[in-house]
Order: sequence, then structure tokens, then C-alpha cells
Amino acid sequence: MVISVQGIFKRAKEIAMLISAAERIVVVSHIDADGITAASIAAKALERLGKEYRVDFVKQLDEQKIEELRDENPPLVWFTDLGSGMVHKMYGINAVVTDHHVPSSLDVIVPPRARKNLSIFFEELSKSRVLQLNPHLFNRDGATDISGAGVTYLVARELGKDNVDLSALAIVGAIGDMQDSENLRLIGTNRVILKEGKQHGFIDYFIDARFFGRETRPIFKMLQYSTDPVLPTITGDDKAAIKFLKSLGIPLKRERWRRWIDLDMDEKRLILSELTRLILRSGYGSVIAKRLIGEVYILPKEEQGTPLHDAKEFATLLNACGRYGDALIGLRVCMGDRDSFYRRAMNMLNRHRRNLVDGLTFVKEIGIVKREYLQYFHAGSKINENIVGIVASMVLSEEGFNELPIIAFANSDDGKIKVSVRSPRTLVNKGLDFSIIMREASERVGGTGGGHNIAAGATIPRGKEDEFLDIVEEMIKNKLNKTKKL
Ligand SMILES: [Mn+2]
Repeated sequence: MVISVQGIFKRAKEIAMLISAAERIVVVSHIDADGITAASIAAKALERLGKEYRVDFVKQLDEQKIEELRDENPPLVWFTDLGSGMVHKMYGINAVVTDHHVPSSLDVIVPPRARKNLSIFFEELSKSRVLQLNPHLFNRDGATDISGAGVTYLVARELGKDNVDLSALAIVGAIGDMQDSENLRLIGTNRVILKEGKQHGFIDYFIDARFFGRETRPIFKMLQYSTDPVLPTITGDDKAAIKFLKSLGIPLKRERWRRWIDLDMDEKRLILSELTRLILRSGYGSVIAKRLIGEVYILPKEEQGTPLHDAKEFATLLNACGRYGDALIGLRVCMGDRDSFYRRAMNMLNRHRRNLVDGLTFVKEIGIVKREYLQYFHAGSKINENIVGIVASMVLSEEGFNELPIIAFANSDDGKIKVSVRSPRTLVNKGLDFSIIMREASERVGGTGGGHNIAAGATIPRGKEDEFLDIVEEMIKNKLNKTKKL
């Protein structure tokens, strides 16, 4: 069944009308690349309207934050890239939500004291108004169809025609959430945004190698750090990467280190065909080999050779800002700063790269525990809670670790335990949904959780890790066995 995007556009228009009518707006957003681009799109659109606004970044939208907003009582709260999971708690707040996470309920807001009394219920309901734009409400998949930045962009373009330049940030947000990962290209509503951005010259896309660092890294480094796909014998080994390139007669240097974009077509073809052969010979299969090539996304208005020119690198830069506690720096870069905030963002990116390498090394030292239906590691305080999910993704992409869902624990700075889960695509296709598993399992040990089917997270009390693992494993087992019988 093909569902038209008209419903989504209509809802975007309704939300834009509520925003236009509000005299002051508080934007609340998530600290990852998608959340930062979403907040930047909202902020830029509000700035252009001359609205009074503020941006609050949160790691997670919890009841305490909602309580604070209820006390502050601004004319309108605009939740971007989060909020849909908490709509049922938003009574007493005037809010709009542009999010793509799985909604907790469909626009029904019931204050606890009103649950038993119908007249109070209607009174409370009339006081608050929450309108959401979320692909799930339109039978679309929030993991691939559109990101938080994307749905926010759909509202921004209703707020002003000149906001079409923000389509570039909407694509950066989608790439930050890896919405191109499954199909090796953006699909659905993302594609509508992509075409609009290209038509106006703010975004470009073409087929090329999907490597991270096509524009910024020496070729051997780019290969050494490739994790999607993992290059057998080369990933993680700089000497092997250099040897591989030399064996193909590819010069590594010409005045400066050559990058992927410096190679000519024949050189690129030679490298890709040899890598394909290497992957197939190592028994990884053609599905993995196909991941070498796909659509890449460029921001033509940015300077070539900087992380801002390539959507994947731009997203990584923003993730680095968010993870080290300064999403606002990323926001300033998105909104146009190329001076002191840009320099600070670059410093965070470099720190981030070092931390990821150290994190992966640490996990290999302590080892990954394999159980029947899952594998896990506990990083304690050795890996920052904000990057433990990426480290989990890196482990999951390695040979020997790519068949079971991986659960990563890290100590959180508020005395709790941060949980990240990443699942192989094959299990999601069999019906596993970790947004549900994380929510239910965490609630059973007194925590909270949610996210996407393939990548989700939770916060649980310290000391509950073993109990939590047992519950998650039981849920996976039940789901997979049930699917098998059907
Ligand atoms: Mn998102």
C-alpha cells in the first residue's frame, strides 16, 4: 500500500499555524546530530520570523523536564526529535511535537487526577493542546522515512519559503540517524526533501564509495577506519591498509596525502573491485560487499575538504558536540558560525575520534560476554555513557560479533546505568523491536527506555543489570520462537 505524503504536509501546516500564533517559543531537543539539526532548523525559522525563542537541549526527555516546562508555562513548547514518547505526560502544556520516535499514545493527554473524573478530564484537556507530526501516525517507518530534523523541516518550509536552505540540515539529521543505512540511499519523505534541496542547490547526491572521510582522510586511514563495511584484514590495521594500496600501485601521496576525492575513476574502480573480492573471499557475502557503494550526500555551499561538506562527516561533528556536553556549539555551527564555535566543534570531533578508538580497545580488553540470545559488555566508567552506543555499533560490525544483539552498559553521571542496544538487521526483519523491548524491560526494573527497532536505549538503576539482561533475553527468545511457529 502506498501512502501519500499529503497527510504529513497537512499536519505540518497546522503546526506551522500554531507556531505563527505564539509570541514566545521554547524549543526542546535531543543532543544527537538529528536533534541538533532539528533544533537549528526550528531556531533559524523562528529567528527569521522575528520570534522570541530559546533552545533547551536534553539527553532524554524525562518527567522532571516536563514538570519544569509546566511550571514555566511558556505560550508554546516545540519538541523536536523527541517528545512523541512522552505525549501522555504533557497535560497542562501547549506544545507541538516534530519527532520520529515511536509515539507512546495518539494525542490523548490524561492528567492522573482526571482519570476518574470526566468533567476534570475535559477541563484539563481543553487547557492543553499537543499536536504531533510523526511519520508513525501516518503509517510510515520512523527509522527510514524521515528524521526528527526532517519533520521539523516540513514545518519550517511552511513558516517561510526562504527556509528551503534548511533542507541541507534535514538531510544531515537523517544521515546522523543512519536512515540511509538499510537501503544505501534515503527513501520516502527524506527523498522528497532531498529533491527539493537539490533543486535549489543546497544539497547534492550521487553514487560513490560510502566510506567515512572521503574528503578529509588520507586513503589508507579511510580504509583503516572503515567499519561499514568492515574490510577483512584491513580495518583497524594501518600497515595492512598501506600495503593493500601499494599492491594496487596507488600512490599514497602527491605533495600531500591523497584523499578518496583526489583519486581518478580508474583508481577508485580498482580499489573497489579489489575490496569486493577481498570481502567475498573472506566469506562475508555479497550483502556486505554491496555496502561499499551507495548514495553520498554533499552540501555544495560548504567548503570542500571540510567535515561540513559531507553530510556523514557533518553529522559526526554534531554528534561529537552533543556527546561532550555542548550541543549548543553544534547549534551555532548549523546556524552559520564558521569562527570560534566551528573551531570548538572541530576540537570536540578530534577528541571524539580518540575516545572511540580507546573505547573499542577497552571493550576488546575486557571481552564481550555471549549468551544464547544476546551479547553484552559493561564499560563501567571507562567509556562515556554518550558514546557507548557507538562503540556497541562498532563491535556489532565486526566479524564474529555480528549475529546477536549487543547490549552495552555504562555508568551514568547521575548514578544510574545507561543501556544501549544495537541489533543485527536480520533479527529486526524477524520481528524484534528493541524500542518495545527496552521500554518494557527497563520499566520492569524501575527504569525508562525506548528508541528505534534496531537501535534503542534505556536508563536503569545501578545493580539491576543482571536482572535486566535476563528479562531482555527472555523477551527476545519469546519473540523469535513465536515468529518461528507462525
Ligand atoms: Mn532522531
